[in-house]
Amino acid sequence: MEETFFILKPDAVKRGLVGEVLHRIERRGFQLTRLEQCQIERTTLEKHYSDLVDKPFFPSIADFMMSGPVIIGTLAGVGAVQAWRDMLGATDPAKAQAGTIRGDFALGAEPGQSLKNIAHGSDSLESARREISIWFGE
Ligand code: DAT
Ligand code: MG
Repeated sequence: MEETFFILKPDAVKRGLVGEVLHRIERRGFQLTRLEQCQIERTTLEKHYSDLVDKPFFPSIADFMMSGPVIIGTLAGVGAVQAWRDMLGATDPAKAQAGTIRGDFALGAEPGQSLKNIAHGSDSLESARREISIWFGE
């Protein structure tokens, strides 16, 4: 059984899509193993996105991710890491296939702004372990 980490980003919370996304997680047969609402702190976000901190668009990501409450959690199931990434779809919502979470609910970004793509998912088992330890201190 694999476990992966997710964030329902501020756009999902503001647009009332939390229930919809959690429903998709449960319907797929994943178990919700942790679930918490929080306001992201900059130091945590910088650890989480350590590979993006030096990118020119990082300030816009930080503004967006700290613009309101988020839901953080973990889900478990067979092949959970890749299955959750597949459910999310492409990073850029404009390129995400219909049927994926980003393809169904997210919109294109304004130039110079962060992509607002509803949810995060760890991109590998190693990232999942790392992110669970960052966000839940385990
Ligand atoms: P993913 O979230 O699909 O793993 P990522 O790790 O490359 O994608 O980037 C993290 C987040 O940063 C992404 O969900 C949205 C934002 N982002 C990535 N690339 C961007 C870009 N070129 N311009 C604006 N925001 C971007
Ligand atoms: Mg990523």
